Amino acid sequence: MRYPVEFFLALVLTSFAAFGQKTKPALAASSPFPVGAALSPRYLHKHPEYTAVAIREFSSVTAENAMKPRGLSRGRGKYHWSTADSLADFARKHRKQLHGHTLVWHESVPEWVKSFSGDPAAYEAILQEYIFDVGTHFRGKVKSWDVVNEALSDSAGAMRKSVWLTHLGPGYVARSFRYARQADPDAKLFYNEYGVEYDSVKLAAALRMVDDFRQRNVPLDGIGLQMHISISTPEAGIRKALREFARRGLLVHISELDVRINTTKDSLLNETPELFAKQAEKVRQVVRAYVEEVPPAQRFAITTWGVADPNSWVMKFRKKEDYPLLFDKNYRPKKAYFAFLDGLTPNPSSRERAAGRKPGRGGQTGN
Ligand code: 9MR
Repeated sequence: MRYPVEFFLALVLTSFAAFGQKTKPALAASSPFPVGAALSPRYLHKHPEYTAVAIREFSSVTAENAMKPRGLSRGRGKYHWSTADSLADFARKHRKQLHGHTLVWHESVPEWVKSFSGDPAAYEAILQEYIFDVGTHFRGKVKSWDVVNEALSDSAGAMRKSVWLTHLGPGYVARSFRYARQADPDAKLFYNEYGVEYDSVKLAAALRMVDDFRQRNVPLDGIGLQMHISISTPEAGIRKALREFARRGLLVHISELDVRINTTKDSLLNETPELFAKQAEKVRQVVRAYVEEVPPAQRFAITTWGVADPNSWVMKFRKKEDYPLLFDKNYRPKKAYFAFLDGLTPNPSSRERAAGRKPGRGGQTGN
């Protein structure tokens, strides 16, 4: 009588173990801080694998395009809400935090604003109205906003040209934050930028801006480092940028992570296993640097800019073959995915290094 019971138990245990091997822990479930993805309603619910991965792996959602001014604004006081709302519904239904992206961006200026003419006060009024309308619409639905995106120019330490800079001067950035705070007092407000991990002039300009905002009580809660990088982006710069913003007590969001493997001039690529291994190593470095340089209380999230390789903006924008994300075209996790998981655990030697260092404002470094 005993034998069949033991046999039955063994069978259950073996199948459990086999099941456990196949169902690896999802990214977000393995991470002490939120892990997000930029999502597009174009794919969501239309591609079952995309939707399944988005639901299973991530705990945070950013709209890749749907919440940008060109996605929402159809004229002064006229809005197209339904696409963005569908994403907000998805986030609520699946209990994911929603990060708003973005209220003010030089590249996403609605046509009617481009053809608008008026004095600075008139431009200020349309900026303020837009932030107020969008901020109040999503109040209670978003956890946070990229209030201003990419206001700094590359390698020059100056402000980037934009309709807002032309008509309102550099003060438009700080004022946008004040308007956003009024519109949604509970949202965490971020300044989002690219390139500060490899462009030291831009990093210095961003730090000057942050310091100035803090001195003037501009309501800035966090910094978004987009982190559109390649396998050859040096680790030292990534660490330095994370460390500098963390030292200032800000929330830190790696907000648009992707790692290109095509560093050649060619549009086509021989995608070798070595390149994917280098990509995995870079992802591990980024995640590990985040864990080691940013105190736990300041870790807002790491968000990847898309889900699977073919969804990425990179190929369209650079007109080159590439594979920059954590999932392949069949929505299978790549080496880079497992490296992300691995990067969550600091290696012992760096944990010792971190222990010997003074903790940054807001908590202890390391995990
Ligand atoms: O990935 C986005 C792409 O689909 C859009 O065409 C493009 C213009 O709106 O924006 C891309 O996302 C950008 C993000 O909003 C800001 N940082 C750079 C991202 C890649 O260009």
